[in-house]
Amino acid sequence: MAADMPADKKTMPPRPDLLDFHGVSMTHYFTDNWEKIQNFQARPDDILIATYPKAGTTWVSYILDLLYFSQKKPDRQTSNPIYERVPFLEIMIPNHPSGTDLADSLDSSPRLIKTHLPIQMIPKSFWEKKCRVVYVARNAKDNAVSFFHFDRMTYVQPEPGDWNSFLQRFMDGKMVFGSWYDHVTGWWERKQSHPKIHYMFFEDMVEDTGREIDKLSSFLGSNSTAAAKEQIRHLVQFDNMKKNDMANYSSFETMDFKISPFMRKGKVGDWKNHFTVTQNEQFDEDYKKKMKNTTLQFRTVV
Ligand code: PPS
Repeated sequence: MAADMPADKKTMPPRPDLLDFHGVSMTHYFTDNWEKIQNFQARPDDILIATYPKAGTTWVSYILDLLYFSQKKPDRQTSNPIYERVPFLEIMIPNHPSGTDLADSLDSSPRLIKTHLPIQMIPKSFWEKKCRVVYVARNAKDNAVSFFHFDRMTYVQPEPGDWNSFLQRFMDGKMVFGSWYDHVTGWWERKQSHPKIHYMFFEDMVEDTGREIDKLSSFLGSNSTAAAKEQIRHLVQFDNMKKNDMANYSSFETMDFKISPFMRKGKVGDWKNHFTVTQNEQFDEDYKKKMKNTTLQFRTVV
């Protein structure tokens, strides 16, 4: 247990170790329920929100929740936190319903379901039922920085160590949910032949949230009016989500906001405050090798 752990967190189990799970680094919190995850029964109108951790999952989840339910069920936004409205499929942690149980118990239509699984681990029912998928990707440098701070403040994540060793592990793909490089390219390759995957970027959301809401809305066939979409754009601005206790994870007891808030900075380019010149050069060189066979391109500034 970390020495700086506050009293109310001391009942938490020790931080988990990484394990190799079918070639992907994971922790037991995301594999303990594996049979139920793989046999999960999707419904044809389910929307899967798939991301590598820290790529903008909560932002897009909240947008989708508002697109579908802000008019039909206005109370929904104030009654339950986002992690209950949008179940995290593979999670199984103490004192919480499993993601599969939570998803099974939802009577909303559509169900919005979050996953961080790499493409090859998605339960087959989502493909059989031809569900729509929204995939969000974020540039590797900011993604790594955000993941580092998240692991510092989240007791169900492995010990992050210092920034330099964390960055090396990120480059080695030894992160929970595996290699960023494999994740973003695996989903990108599938998207090329799969019309029901909408592949979007965190950087585009920062640049023009309204434009990205419009694209999402047309992909999903939503009939939201321009005024409703403008209201959504306002509600999902970083400062508003940070203040919103139903969206900012402040009620999630495995996190310690005194170490770092969940809604931390919400920026493109914070990596510049973390990478040394040497780290940046090594990262870029390694990145070129790992990403040489893909057409996928990211922006690290906007
Ligand atoms: S998780 O734990 O994987 O579900 O985290 P995830 O939601 O994918 O990513 C968290 C990062 O997204 C940022 N965020 C936002 N940025 C801009 N605008 C809005 N509205 C917004 N909502 C969430 C959040 O701050 C985390 O990024 P960092 O860089 O750490 O701030």
